[in-house]
Amino acid sequence: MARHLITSAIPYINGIKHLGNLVGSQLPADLYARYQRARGNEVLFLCATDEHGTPAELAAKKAGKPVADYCAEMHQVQTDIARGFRLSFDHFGRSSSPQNHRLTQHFAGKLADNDLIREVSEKQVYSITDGRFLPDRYIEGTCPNCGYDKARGDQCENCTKQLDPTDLIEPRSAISGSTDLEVRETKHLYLMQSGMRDQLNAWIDSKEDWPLLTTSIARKWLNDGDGLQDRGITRDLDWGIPVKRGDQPWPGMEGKVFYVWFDAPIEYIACAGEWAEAHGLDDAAWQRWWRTDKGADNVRYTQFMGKDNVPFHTLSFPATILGSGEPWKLVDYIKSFNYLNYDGGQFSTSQGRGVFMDQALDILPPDYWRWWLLSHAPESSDSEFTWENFQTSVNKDLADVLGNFVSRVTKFCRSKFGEAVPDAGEFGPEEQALIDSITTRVRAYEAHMEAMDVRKSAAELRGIWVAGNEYLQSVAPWTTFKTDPDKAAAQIRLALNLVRLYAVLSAPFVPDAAADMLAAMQTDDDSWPDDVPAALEVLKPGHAFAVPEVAFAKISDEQREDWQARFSGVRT
Ligand code: B3M
Ligand code: ZN
Repeated sequence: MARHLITSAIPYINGIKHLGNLVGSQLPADLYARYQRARGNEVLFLCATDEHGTPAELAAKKAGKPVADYCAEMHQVQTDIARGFRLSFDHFGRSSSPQNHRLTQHFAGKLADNDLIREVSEKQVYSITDGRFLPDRYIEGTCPNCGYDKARGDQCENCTKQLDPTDLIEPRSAISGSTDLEVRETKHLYLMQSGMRDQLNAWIDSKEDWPLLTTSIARKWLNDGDGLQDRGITRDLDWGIPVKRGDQPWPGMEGKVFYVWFDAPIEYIACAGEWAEAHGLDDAAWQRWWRTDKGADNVRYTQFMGKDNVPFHTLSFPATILGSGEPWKLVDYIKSFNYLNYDGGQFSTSQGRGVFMDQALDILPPDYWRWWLLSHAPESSDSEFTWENFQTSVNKDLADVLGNFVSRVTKFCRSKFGEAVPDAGEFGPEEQALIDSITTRVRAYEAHMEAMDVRKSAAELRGIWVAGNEYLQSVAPWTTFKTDPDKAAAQIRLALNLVRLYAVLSAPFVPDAAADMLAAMQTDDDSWPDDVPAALEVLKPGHAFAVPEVAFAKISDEQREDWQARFSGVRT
């Protein structure tokens, strides 16, 4: 049994994420976690809310709430939505947890012990109108790298370059819009990651199997000269993890907090501690996932994220881990995604453009979204959500192919043989051919899932569904029944077993439909088809089943037009 540690990029606490965010990290991570569990492997799948930094402060201010209250409320909102999408996290933690406070301070202390932290007296933007320093996102301006005019003080959304607020051209306050800014002195801690370039390069070089999207972004920022500059890891903010050296005060750093991008990845580790605590387990229980000296040497660790998060995961976080000199687990594989666009433009949280996770669940069950998003995952390039494509794909794949197969088979059986698996007849060459082709396809599906090729996996799964339909169409048991009822019985016995097999194979993509199919087949045998012919004989003659409700209602043209109009503007 293999052991898989799986994390999804942790979503910012401010507001509800859109479908582009979902397909860029949490959803494919869930697909992989469900698949690995289905294969009988041990999985720890973690995610959390990213609660510090300016986004949280700004959003709380806008909501008129103390930031701690705001974060607690939004964490619950995001927890419920994650459940709504059936995201099967073993724990959905909070970067503001006591565990993360301790661990972040611990890492900073270790880095300081190893002479990797220096104190820098730096000049920072101070807003006279707002009466405060303007770190990171409190400041907006034009990107010096690509010219994008809404770049934030920490990163340019457009070209992914990591920035410092003072890099911005024509800066303005994100709080008041004021340009009445001046530069003042303030002292901060810097992580000296520039000296780790060779070490990081060697590490990236050793990852020959990583997706090009991941390694090209990492290499670009590693080797373009300024991507691996030493970075400030503290900020002049109230909300965050207080700067301490381990559990000791850090002279000169009073009133300051760690930078959100310093503590957020550490939450991947802290979250395992939160998981252990929530389950009444001891430290050894989470350390066996994270400490190579305590059992994590045989863990495979996979991270999922959008492309804009890659630099932090290939450079900054590994620099923190390596710099600590302690035996923490480094990531084994980073699966990153391009962007999903929305109907001719971009999804945008700040502009409220697109479909947001709560809205999606208000109009359709999670399986519809899961299927469409995963089968159109923006892997090799950006992809686009359009309502027409959504309607067509869902109606065709889920209703016409999968749903129709299940309903035809079960209804036909009920009307001719009753609600139990018929026992007459033998398999002939057509059945053998189908079993052979499904076997080949299941092995291909496994290979794609193993490689996290999301679209290819979806296409193969669809192919497996189609093979069943084509078989039914060609052997036509409803015709066979008239001349050779025993043969029709054998065909239907195979088809009913295919329904169970489809449930098992499809569960990572469409877990609710899969559960309904298993329930209709009145079995809880969801074991993986290592042996496909044997898996197609699990439901024995005489085994009772029920005809399921229609699993997938089609999306009508009126619905599509209604949604298209409803989601054409911006959310207010
Ligand atoms: N919260 C950005 C995002 O949600 C950031 C990811 C942190 S991963 C440690 O895209
Ligand atoms: Zn830029």
